[in-house]
Amino acid sequence: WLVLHCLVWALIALIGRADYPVASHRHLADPAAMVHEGRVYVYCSNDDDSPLDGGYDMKSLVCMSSSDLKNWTDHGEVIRVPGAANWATHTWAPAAIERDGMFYLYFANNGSNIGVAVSDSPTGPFVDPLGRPLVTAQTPGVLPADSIWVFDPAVFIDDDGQAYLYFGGNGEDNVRIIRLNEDMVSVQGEAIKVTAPAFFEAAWMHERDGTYYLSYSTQPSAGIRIDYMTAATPTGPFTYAGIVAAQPPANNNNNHAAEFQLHGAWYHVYHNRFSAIEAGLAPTYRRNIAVEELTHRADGSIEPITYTRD
Ligand code: FUB
Repeated sequence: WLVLHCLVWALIALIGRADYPVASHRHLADPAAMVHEGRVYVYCSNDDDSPLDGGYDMKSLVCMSSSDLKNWTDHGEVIRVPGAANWATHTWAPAAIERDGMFYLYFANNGSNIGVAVSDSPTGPFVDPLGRPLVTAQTPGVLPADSIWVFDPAVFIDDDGQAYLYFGGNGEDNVRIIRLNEDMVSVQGEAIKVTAPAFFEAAWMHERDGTYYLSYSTQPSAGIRIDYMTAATPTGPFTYAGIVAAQPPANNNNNHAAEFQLHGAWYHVYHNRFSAIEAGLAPTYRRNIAVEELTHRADGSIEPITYTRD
């Protein structure tokens, strides 16, 4: 009876696990979620481009999609540089959004600048329409800052139709927000400077019931937590609100996450180095994507997540 009892509970625990592995067959990182027509499209840095022994040498972005977070379709590479953006040497940390039937994919050219590419399909192919980066250190409002990393874009369109790009890294005064024009491939005015306690990288915006949540990865010295701030508008003023995920991803030295809503429930997609650990190998520069459930409490605060894959 005891054995049967234990087996039943083990089964319940297994079924009840909150993590949804997205792609253990390949190495992906820096996930950005876009929900479109009942599916979530997760755009990722393609870590299989990077050598095992070091360096983030990604030159392509990969898209995976799912309608239930269990069965995933691998759409493969949706952009590769320099072919699709001849000024770019790298594609890190994408973000995508749909507007008027077109899809806009923003990406970091390492930590130097941010590009945009366009397609009429969520799965590409995406091509740069500008022939140059969209945002650089010379974009008004980006400087001055201490060694700002002009990277890690997140894109958001508010209910009134105004689009925003969130980006930046390397220091708590280095979050930037810039308005996008309706064409989604040009910026408007100066970048707005935002200060986020212990900010390192990976800014992400989601809105729920009129509250704007700006999540981000904290510095290694702060434990690469995912923290968040809230505001009543997409540009702030923001108030530090707490922790989304305190526990660092498995054997990692960075984290990068996105929050999204699918079929009424909220989720958090992030990267770890689980496949190396599972194979008994030392974690490398190649990362993996996983999803966790996300809970907003009745007062709007986020219940901190404990990663189930650590
Ligand atoms: O993947 C390269 C960089 O590592 C990203 O831009 C950062 O967010 C970190 O995940």
